[in-house]
Amino acid sequence: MKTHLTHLTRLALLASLLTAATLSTSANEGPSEAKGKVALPPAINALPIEEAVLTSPPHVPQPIKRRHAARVVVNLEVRELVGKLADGVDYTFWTFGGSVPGSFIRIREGDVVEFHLNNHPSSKLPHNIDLHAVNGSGGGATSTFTAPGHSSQFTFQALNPGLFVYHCATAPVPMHIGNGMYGLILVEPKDGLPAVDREYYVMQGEFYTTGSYGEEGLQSFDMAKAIDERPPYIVFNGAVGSLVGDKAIAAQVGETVRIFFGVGGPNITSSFHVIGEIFDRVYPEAGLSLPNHNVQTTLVPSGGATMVEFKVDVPGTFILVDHSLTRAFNKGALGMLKVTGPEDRVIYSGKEIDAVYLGAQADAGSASQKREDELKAQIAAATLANPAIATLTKEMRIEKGKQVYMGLCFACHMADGKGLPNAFPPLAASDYLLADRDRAIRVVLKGLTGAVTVNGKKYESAMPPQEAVLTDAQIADVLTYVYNTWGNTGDPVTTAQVKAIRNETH
Ligand code: HEC
Ligand SMILES: [Cu+2]
Repeated sequence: MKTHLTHLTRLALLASLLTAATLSTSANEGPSEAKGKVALPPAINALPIEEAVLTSPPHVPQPIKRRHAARVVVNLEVRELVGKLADGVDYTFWTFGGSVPGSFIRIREGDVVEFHLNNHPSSKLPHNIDLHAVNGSGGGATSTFTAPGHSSQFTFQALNPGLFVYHCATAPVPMHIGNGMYGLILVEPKDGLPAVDREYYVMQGEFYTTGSYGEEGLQSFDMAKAIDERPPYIVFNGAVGSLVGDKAIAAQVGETVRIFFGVGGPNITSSFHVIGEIFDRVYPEAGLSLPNHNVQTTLVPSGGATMVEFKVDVPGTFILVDHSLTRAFNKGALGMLKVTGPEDRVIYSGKEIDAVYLGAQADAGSASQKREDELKAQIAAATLANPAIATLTKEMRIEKGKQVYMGLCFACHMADGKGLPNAFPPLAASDYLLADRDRAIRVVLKGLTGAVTVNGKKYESAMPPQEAVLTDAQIADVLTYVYNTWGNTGDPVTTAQVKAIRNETH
C-alpha cells in the first residue's frame, strides 16, 4: 500500500507539472492521499446494497422502480482501446467502460454511491473521474486519480436530481476528454421520471485528429488543433455513422421517445435537432424542474446535457443532427431514428403531386409576351447578322460564363469544379458532361433529379432548374466556361443551341 502511494504521488507530481507546463492553468485538482473507508451512520449503513447496472450507448439502464434510497456500488473500468472513428480511420480511444461515450450510470436522488474507478493494467496513463452529479472537491477527481492496474474508491451522496456529464479530469484535461473520456450519469428524482416507451443515450464530442476528415489509418490527438478548436470530426457516440443504418435507434408509430443527450466536448456546443420532429418536452440544461414545450432545436453546452421527449406520429427516418450543419454533413454529427408503423397521411401526406412548373414561361401564351418574344427574335437575328457582335470571342464568352458560374454554380459544384463527395458531382473532367452536350444544356435548363453516375460515382440528389433564372446567353456562356476550364476543352456552346433545347417542351 505504501509503495502504491509513493508511486501515485510521483505520478501526481508529473501530472501537475504537465498541467503547469502545457496549460499554464490548473483546472484539475491534484490527487489526495487515501483517508480510509468512510464510517457511515447506522441509517445509511442499513440501506440495501445494490450493484449498478451499466450500459453502453445508445442503451440506457431500466428506470429505477424502488421508492427508497440505496447504497449503490458502481464499478467503472477505464480502458484505452483502438477503435473505428470512421471508415478506414482508427483512433486510440480512452474510455470509461470500453465505449465512447462511457457507460450510462443510473441512480436515484438520495442514493449513497460507493464508486470504484478501475484502471485496466493495459492502460498507459493514469486517469480519474469528475462526475458533475457530485457535491465535493473536483466532483470526485481528487479522490480517483488512478494509475494503470489500480483501483480507487470514494463515496458520495446524490443530493441533486438531474442528468449529469462525467469526464476524466487528468492533465491535460482537454486531451483526456478529447480522446473520449466522458459519459452521463442520471440521478432520477425521488418519484422517478415520467414513463416513456423508449429511452436512448446519445452524446456529442469532437475529435482532433492529426489527419483531415476521412484521412485513413491510425490517427492521433492533435493538441494544436484542439487549442484552436478546429476538430476534423464532430460525432455522435464516438464515431462517424455510429447511429446510422442498422445501428440507428428505433421506435414505433405512437410511442414516446426520450433521448438523454449530452455534450462531452471538450470544446464545441451543440444545437441539437431531430429533422422532422418537434420535441414535445425539453428539460433545458437537464434541470428537471421545468420542461419547455414544443421546441425545435435545443442548445447544449460542452460539459452539459439535456433530456428531450417526443411522440412519434408517423413512420420514417428522422435525422439527429447538430444544426450547425457542416458539423452534421461534413464532420459526422448525424444519426438516425427509424420509426416504423402505419402512415397517417393527414399528419404527413408524403409527396402528393409532382407536376411541371414553368415559372415565367407559363406567361408565354399571353399576347404581350408573344410580342416581346417576336421583338427579341428580331433583335437576335439582327445581332447574328452583325459580324461585329456575332464574333464576340470565345475568351469573352468564357469570361462572362465565369461570372455566372461564380455567382451560382460554384455553391454546389465548387470553384475548382470538383464538386463534393457524395453530394455534388464534379464538372471538371466529368465524363457525363463531356459525353453529351445537349444533355448538359438540358440539365442546366430543366434541372436533374434521381440517380446519376459521374466518373464512376453515383449521385442521387437534385440539381435545380435554371430556365427561369438564366437567359439562353447566360447558359451558353456558363457552359462555355465549364467546357473550357479545369482541363476541360471544347467548342463554345451557342445561344441558339440553348434556345433550341429550351423550346423542346413546347
Ligand atoms: C444547389 C446545388 C447546385 C447548383 C447551384 C448547380 N448544380 Fe449542377 N448539379 C447539382 C446536383 C446535385 C447534380 C446531380 C443531380 C442528381 O444527382 O440527379 C448536378 C448535376 C449537374 C450536371 C450533370 C452531372 C455532371 O457532373 O456532369 C451538370 C452538367 C451541372 N450540374 C451543371 C451545373 C451548372 C453549369 C450550374 C450553374 C448554372 C449548376 N450545375 C448549378 C447541384 C447543383
Ligand atoms: Cu483520463
